[in-house]
Amino acid sequence: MPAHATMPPIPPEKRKPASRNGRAKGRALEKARGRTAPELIFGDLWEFDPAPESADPKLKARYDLFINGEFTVPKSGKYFESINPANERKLAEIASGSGPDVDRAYVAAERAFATWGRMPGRERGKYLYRVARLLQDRAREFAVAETMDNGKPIRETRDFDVPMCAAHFFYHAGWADKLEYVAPGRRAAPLGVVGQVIPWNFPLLMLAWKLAPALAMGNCAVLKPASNTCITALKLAEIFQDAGLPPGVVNIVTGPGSTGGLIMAHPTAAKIAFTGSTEVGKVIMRSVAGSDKKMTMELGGKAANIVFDDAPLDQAVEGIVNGIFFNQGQVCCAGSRLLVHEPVAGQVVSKLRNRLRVLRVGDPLDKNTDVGAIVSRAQLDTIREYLGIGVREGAEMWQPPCRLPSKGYFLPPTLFTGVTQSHRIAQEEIFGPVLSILTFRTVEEAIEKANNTAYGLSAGVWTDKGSRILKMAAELKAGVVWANTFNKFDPASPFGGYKESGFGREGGRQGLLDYAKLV
Ligand code: TAP
Repeated sequence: MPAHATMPPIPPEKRKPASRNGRAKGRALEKARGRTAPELIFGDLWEFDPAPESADPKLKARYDLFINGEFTVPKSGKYFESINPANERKLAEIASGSGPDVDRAYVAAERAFATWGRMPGRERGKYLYRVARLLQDRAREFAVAETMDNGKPIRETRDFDVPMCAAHFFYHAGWADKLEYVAPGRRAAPLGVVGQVIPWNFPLLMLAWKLAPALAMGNCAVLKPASNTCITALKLAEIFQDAGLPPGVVNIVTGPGSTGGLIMAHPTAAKIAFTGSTEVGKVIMRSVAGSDKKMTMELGGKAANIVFDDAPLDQAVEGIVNGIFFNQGQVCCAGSRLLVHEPVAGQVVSKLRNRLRVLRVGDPLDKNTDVGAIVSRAQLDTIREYLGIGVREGAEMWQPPCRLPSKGYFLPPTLFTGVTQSHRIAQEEIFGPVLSILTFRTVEEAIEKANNTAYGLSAGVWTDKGSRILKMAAELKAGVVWANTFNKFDPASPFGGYKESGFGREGGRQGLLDYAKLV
């Protein structure tokens, strides 16, 4: 262990893959000693048969732009490929929108706003309900499409991404006829046309976070999905058509980052909402400086997941695993820094290693898979670069033995111990299944270390003491603090950051206010 590390020695790995005989002998020995075996290890005893999800994702060979209620070819005539990260095969061709297409989309949105913005809220709500219901009807198809496009496990798209997307449309449909309660005593009016750019980590959900409140409030939108993951946004456009959403209310312009820049800086946009990296967020803010556009920025994070010695450790380990390996760690609010109380550090790391040994990495369409594919070759290379940086800086890397598929962008879940505050893997957002583990001795030290980051999006606290939870929640500079749980979301709960994690909120009444002007 490097000299600068603060963590007490982690117990050496005692377990090696055991045969059934060896394990039975071990248990007999434990029994003879009057003890019961301390851990249940399933890894080498259980084999799962493949359980592939078989619903048809109904993909088209080519997707055009969605402008003014219709699919339309891009002015440039150019298309780019969308790749399935789990097998590196082409899924579809996606239209590459550029300046003239962005202009067309804003013209359509502005025209639509003249009626949509004046429509009674209860009427707008009906469209949002319809979208939510139609999405529920096609939930399996969408889950498979999202998994194929992004690489995340089907269990997540089926149980989280798609239902949460529908939940956001339902929730905001419910608001549409109650807008007088958004700001009691004031009238909340729509802003006009909003420009929105979203990332690839939750393609459908990020879209719902943006579109549902904007539309409920009476705005029209021009939205760009990330170029890695456009397909489900364009499939949702089919649902907008089926729901009879008036043309121009939602326009989806796919294309490269530069197209996103045009959407953000467009003079028609009364408000811009961006979710993505802090780096690009800063570029956008510079490009619109001096304009009177309203803005929401949902940017990166480097959340601390803090485990005290009185925490229920088995539950905490589940929370740590969920916090960093959900969606392969490609989550803005991922608990990518584990701060663990020194007296239980060895125990927690040992339990974590055991848990990681039974995570199933592989085909995202298999219902047994826990960890799917990284979204792209570029993102996999970035994560690998960070693994090298961590090792070179003196931290100790550990990965469970696992067989990765021969094709696709896979990475085993990874732990780093012996990490200090100054390590880049403790400071920078890796956006992958990589956990940096640090230790602390006192509450004050935990708070100081947790807040010692440029980001401030989320944090987790694991302890038995309610008073400590309240103290930590008050002192942690994070938009969301979870207690004895992690990664819990609800459309009614506002989400957003402090510091370089951005500003503005999405979800809840606060999220609606960000799409309104008070008159
Ligand atoms: P980015 O590279 O920032 O891309 C996000 C979106 O911006 C994509 O649609 C991208 O288009 C577009 N874009 C790229 N350059 C642009 C420019 N100059 N002007 C306007 N748009 C531009 O992020 P990412 O790699 O997709 O997503 C990962 C990042 O998003 C992480 O930092 C993560 O923390 C953050 N994130 C934050 C949240 C919240 S709620 N805070 C949620 C999810 C993700 P292309 O795809 O075509 O490049």
